[in-house]
Amino acid sequence: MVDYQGKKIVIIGLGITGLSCVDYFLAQNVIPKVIDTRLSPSGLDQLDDRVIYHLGNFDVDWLFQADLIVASPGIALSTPELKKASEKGIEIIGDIELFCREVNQQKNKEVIAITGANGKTTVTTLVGDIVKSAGLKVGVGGNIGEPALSLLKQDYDVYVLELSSFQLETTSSLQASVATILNISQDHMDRYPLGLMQYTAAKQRIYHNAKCCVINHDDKLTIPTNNRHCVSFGMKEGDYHLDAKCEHLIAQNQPVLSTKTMKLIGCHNYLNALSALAIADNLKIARDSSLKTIANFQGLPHRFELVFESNDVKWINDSKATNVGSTEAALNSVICNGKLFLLLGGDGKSADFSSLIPYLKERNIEVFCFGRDRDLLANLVPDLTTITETMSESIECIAKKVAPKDVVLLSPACASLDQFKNYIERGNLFAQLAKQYTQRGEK
Ligand code: UMA
Ligand code: ADP
Repeated sequence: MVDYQGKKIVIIGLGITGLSCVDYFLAQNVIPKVIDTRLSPSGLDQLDDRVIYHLGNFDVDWLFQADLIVASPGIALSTPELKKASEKGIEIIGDIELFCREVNQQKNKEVIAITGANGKTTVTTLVGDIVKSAGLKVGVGGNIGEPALSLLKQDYDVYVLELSSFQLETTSSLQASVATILNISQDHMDRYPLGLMQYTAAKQRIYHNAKCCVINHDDKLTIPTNNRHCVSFGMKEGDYHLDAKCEHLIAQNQPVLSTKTMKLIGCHNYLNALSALAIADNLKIARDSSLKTIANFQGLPHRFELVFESNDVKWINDSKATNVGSTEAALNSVICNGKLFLLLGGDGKSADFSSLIPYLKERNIEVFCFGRDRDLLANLVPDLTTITETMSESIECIAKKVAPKDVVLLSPACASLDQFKNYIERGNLFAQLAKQYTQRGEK
């Protein structure tokens, strides 16, 4: 174990990351202090009695006397108190850095690191399934929801980590066997005031010391800035690509899987499958085993998921589309022979939505906008848009209008936190109302 004995450690944030860091230090009898700038943080009930904490703001004395600050991803490094601590020469890292320092000391462990604006959770889950089916002991964690440090409690051969840009900002010791940036498009612009290049620079940190980089042939921003060994995937070109009709996955110029046999739907998901296959091949997992797992992979809830179909009207829940790129992917993939009713809305995180305009203008569509950024979104195609305060009101209007062959798509391009606990609550309400209004109409 890396030795932190005698070090004054301050952990910022008492969510699941903070708690996993506390556990990690207590396991070696180092008692950290914890600061959370909120008054009732979620992890307070589970905090070990030995740990002292400060809530509501920063205890700057604690911060400035620390030998090491471990910051949760939800707190920006640009926060004035953290900037000052850094200027004083105090090291600030995150939980992923603690994890990497530990794993780097162990032998024969493979770390697969996955980031991107969209598709991280899907690809991380799929790669985890592939590695498990191949008979290896695999730990899946990181931004996906299981803190990376918790994985160290078991003896795994392979770690598959979903990493956010926030986590990568505080990580410098990652030495991935395979690292990938799946794609880059605007997200979290409220945390990156200098724009897309600042966000990209954080993502690019995943490639530092990686043995192999899996890049997106169609997205230059995913290519490492330094000269590293790369394997590529893409729509039409790359080491792994799709055929012209998106009917086959092609690997090294050979068709390897018919997309018709896959449970996943949508071109963006076929790209996710290609990136997962590229990673699996690099780990030398038997191709047949990987392809079997890919074909059977169901996809995840709230991600372009057909949740209800009645009277030839499809209701698709893509509540996890919390940025513009994911909504573009949904609009590219949705097949609709009638009218498309699109629900957009929530907290746009300072994004520029204008790239959606061509997708909205070229089809038989009605757009419904709700939530905090509804007026901003309604400006995209004002003539085709109805504004309501809540998603429920939008769905009530849509339910009165739908006819056979129509599709109702919740792919909001925004975070949900202005009106919901999270994207899951938003997606569940969508599915519930779809059924409720349809059944009422049928009576
Ligand atoms: N906190 C402060 N001050 C702040 C911000 C946060 O004190 O200014 C405190 C909060 O009060 C809270 C604690 O920090 O008590 C929470 O820390 P956190 O926001 O970092 O959240 P965790 O519960 O530790 O969860 C984090 C990730 N959250 C974020 O990055 C915002 C989780 O990703 C991740 O699953 C988890 O670590 C395990 O690695 C969530 C997420 O939304 C799902 N990620 C973003 C995304 O996917 O787009 C990046
Ligand atoms: P992340 O973990 O990066 O948020 P998810 O797999 O949870 O990614 O998917 C989030 C959203 O992005 C969903 O709306 C999903 O349909 C969409 N999505 C998934 N893969 C891709 C991709 N390769 N390109 C664009 N959008 C995608």
